[in-house]
Amino acid sequence: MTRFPMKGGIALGAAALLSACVSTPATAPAPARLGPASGAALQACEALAARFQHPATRIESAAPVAAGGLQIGGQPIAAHCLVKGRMHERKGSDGRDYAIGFEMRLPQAWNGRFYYQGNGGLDGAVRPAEGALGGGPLTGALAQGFAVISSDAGHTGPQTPYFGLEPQARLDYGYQAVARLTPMAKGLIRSAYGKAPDRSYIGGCSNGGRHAMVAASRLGDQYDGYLIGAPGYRLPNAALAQLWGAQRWAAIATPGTTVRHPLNPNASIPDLGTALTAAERQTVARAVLQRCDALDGLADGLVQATQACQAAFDVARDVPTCGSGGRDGNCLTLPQKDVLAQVHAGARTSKGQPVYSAFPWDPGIAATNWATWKFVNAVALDPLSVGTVFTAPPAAPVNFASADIDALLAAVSATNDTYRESGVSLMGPPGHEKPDNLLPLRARGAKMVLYHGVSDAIFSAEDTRQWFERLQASQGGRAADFARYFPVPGMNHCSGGPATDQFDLLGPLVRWVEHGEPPQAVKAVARGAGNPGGVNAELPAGWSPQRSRPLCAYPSVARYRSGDPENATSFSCQ
Ligand SMILES: [Ca+2]
Repeated sequence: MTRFPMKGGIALGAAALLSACVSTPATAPAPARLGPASGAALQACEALAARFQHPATRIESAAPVAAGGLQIGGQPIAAHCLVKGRMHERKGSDGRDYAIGFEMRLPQAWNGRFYYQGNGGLDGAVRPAEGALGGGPLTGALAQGFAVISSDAGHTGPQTPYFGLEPQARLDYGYQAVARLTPMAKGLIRSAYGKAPDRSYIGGCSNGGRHAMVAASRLGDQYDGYLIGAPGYRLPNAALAQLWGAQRWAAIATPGTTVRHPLNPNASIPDLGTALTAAERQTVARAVLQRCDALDGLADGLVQATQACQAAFDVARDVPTCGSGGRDGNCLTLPQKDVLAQVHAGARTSKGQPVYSAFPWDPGIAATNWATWKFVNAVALDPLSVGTVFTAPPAAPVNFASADIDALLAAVSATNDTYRESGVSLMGPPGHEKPDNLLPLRARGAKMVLYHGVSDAIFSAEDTRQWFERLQASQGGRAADFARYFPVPGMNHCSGGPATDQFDLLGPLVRWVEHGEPPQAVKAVARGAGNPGGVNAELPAGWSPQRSRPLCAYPSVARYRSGDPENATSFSCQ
């Protein structure tokens, strides 16, 4: 039995003791507190190119960037050193040259922290190491004084997606690039500042959120804070679910209609958007709002009570059914309702086995990004990644219309002599099915903050919620001691949609890790007219351009109390 802590000489109540003995893993210690980082000044920049030595690493350039030489969200970024380099340059088994390309931005006035910027999509580009996050770049890691690294994860744009045919490049994309870059980056920081980072963080959204979530499992001793946005932690499954959905949308799309292929201006793809037009998606959103908007105490165009809404909303009952007049934008036909219900319930194999996850009902379905993922990317992008990057053997490129979902689901879990790790395995965090392997991370005092747009159409917020519930189960209900999940109502994939999608979760993560202040309600604002981070064109007309809301740690939700309905201070997380 667990030795139970006595606080101030007072024994805890019998019920608490019983509960602790029954449900808390014996190995779950009270989380440690990690101390705060202290800053330092940059000691060298250009000299790093010659001075810095690390195995299999070549620094290509190191040059100062003057204050204001880089602007992010209209803000001048402080003076820093831009270092570019490559790791593990090699000839691939396909005869092509591969390397892990990277850049680091090292502030002259450094805050003592390292930030690994996970990038999105299939990687393949060294995006500027700005550490931008969360619906607008105003509070990125670089602007906050972190030393930031960004990488292409082991392949270039022209090699994408066919790097997936090269076994090592596939592994680098999955997790090995992060593992190789992390110690190199810390060494470069030591060389530049005379000390290693006091605290290290990793974050990103989409595939970048996946990188961060994978690092929590694989590199739990390397990072103190994990900022995990819209994690595609089951990316092969999500991509397959896209093909499954596209097959169903295609069955009810208007025959013969096409749109331009997003990657090839000379090619066209079926216009699946005719299966559920913008007007029809707005009709669905109105029906969701009608049923769910006021569940949080205020009819304001945001459904904060996402879980209650899933029980309350019934697409068959709540959306008007088209009559003899046919489709006019204000109704759905029965076949449309059937497909929409199937897609939200989640893709299945022919034998009824889940392929991926359910998707929550939320008014963000009306937004453009939702449709782009379901109707365009599902046809043009996901078939490429499934075939070339995730299956063993590769089957590239898969045609969505003729894709055998059962066979592909088996193939993303398969290995062979060339691809010794399956797509599912190399992309996902080990142990995510039962995440008790995070106990050492927790015990060390590291923290995880997750966020996910409730109307994300590619990676489901429900999948992230399910992971958090599994974490709760593995931690005796005490996951919130070291991990918190912030759903973002209305938000699409990483940003956009009818949502307050501009927020800084990195600052709160730092305060949690270094000062022991757990985040509970984090202010998020809408990007209305004049927003320096970029205007969100899809904000409903009736919203204040500066509308704000608290993001609430799941399972609490933002409920209206009193006061200005446009202001976060009028809400509390309950
Ligand atoms: Ca509401």
